[in-house]
Amino acid sequence: MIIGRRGLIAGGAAALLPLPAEAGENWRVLGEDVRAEMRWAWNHYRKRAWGKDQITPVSGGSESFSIKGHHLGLSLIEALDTLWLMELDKEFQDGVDWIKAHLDFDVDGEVSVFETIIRLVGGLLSAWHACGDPVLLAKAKDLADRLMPSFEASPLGLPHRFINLRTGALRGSETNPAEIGSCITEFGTLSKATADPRYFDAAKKALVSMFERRSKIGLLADRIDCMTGEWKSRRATIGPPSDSYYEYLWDGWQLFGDVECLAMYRACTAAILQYQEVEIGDHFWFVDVDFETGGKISAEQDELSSFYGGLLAQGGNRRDGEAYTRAWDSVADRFGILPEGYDPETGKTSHVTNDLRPELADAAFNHWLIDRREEWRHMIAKHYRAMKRWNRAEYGYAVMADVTTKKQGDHCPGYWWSEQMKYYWLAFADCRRFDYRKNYLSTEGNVLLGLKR
Ligand code: DMJ
Repeated sequence: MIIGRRGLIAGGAAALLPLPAEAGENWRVLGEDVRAEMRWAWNHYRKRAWGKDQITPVSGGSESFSIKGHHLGLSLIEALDTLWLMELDKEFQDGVDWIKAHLDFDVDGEVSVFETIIRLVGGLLSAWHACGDPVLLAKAKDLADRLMPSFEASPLGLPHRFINLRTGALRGSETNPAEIGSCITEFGTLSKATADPRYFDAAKKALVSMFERRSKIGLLADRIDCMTGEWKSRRATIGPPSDSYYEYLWDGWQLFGDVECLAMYRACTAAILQYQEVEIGDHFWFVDVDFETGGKISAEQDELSSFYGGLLAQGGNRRDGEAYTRAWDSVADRFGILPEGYDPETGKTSHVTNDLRPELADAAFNHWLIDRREEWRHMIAKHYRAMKRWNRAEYGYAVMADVTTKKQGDHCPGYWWSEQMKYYWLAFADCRRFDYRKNYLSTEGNVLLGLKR
């Protein structure tokens, strides 16, 4: 097994292209299949969990997400722009009607600021982008206003992790880059729509404030106190809980043309490529390192990191991005479906669950948007077929308790409705309502630019 830093290994070529899952694929037929699965899952949700946060797909019940026992229609909101892109217009309108009749954020309950922004504010904004109904924008604004105190309480502009939607009480001053820095696209969209710069400014301040705390070698650690700015860990990672911080630096540039975001993205990426990219066996990986010395901490990989190949390619580092996405695809080949954790040094899983994740399809979709090569669509098709084979339960799609035994768990995360089903559809179906040349999808898959009404 070869382990070496990128650039130190002679002949460090990317892995050979994997064979297509099925040559001569009829993409439109596959797209129709995705749409039929979406409709099937939606009908179960409609019948058994309407307005609830999440359906439990094995037992056919429901569960709340953020606030114990209180539901905010999470899956419904996450699903909306996917339904609209699929031209499932009756289903889309039913969801919008539910929001108008029932959704109320005046709740004495605590939510995660990060999850609420990327899932609910983003979901409402993308649905508003789809149909223009002003009530959706008003709901997004009401929710964002309830979250704003988390940004305002810190002298550094770094938000607390949790806030009570009614009282504004804050908790969780120890936080991380992703939860601090994944909101500029949702808040920036809201600022543009309402002509109120406060949201964009708060999000940008958090991104910059985080960036300014990078080490001399340009890396960020993954835990920090939002009131003092003191680092609480030494680990630099491209995975959770840092992942979407890097994504939103690029996205601030992509969606708003913010040159400071671009400069911050470039600086972070250069440091990551220099200190974290290594060749292990046949593939390139990004390992966790000490943020001040660059010394390796661990080679274990989190499935959530597999989005990063697509981001690198978007930012212009196509060769590195493609190699990393192929590395993850080789793990999918090995286990039939991706485990949550993988150790490339041993070739074994480090976490055996599968959380019904979209990241590899997300990365492949981004590669495909850039170069339209069939390799990526075949990779997405493989991801879809594996999901259909292993994650389909009686009342929807389910996580997996163990990828080695293929035992399912009774849980369908909200992002399933917003992310992979959309990536599959857009990659296969030649969607009439999507601008394939000029678009923006958030970290949660919410389309904030590029819907064709
Ligand atoms: C989604 O909620 C978002 O993509 C987030 O950035 C991290 N990953 C989950 C899905 O796995």
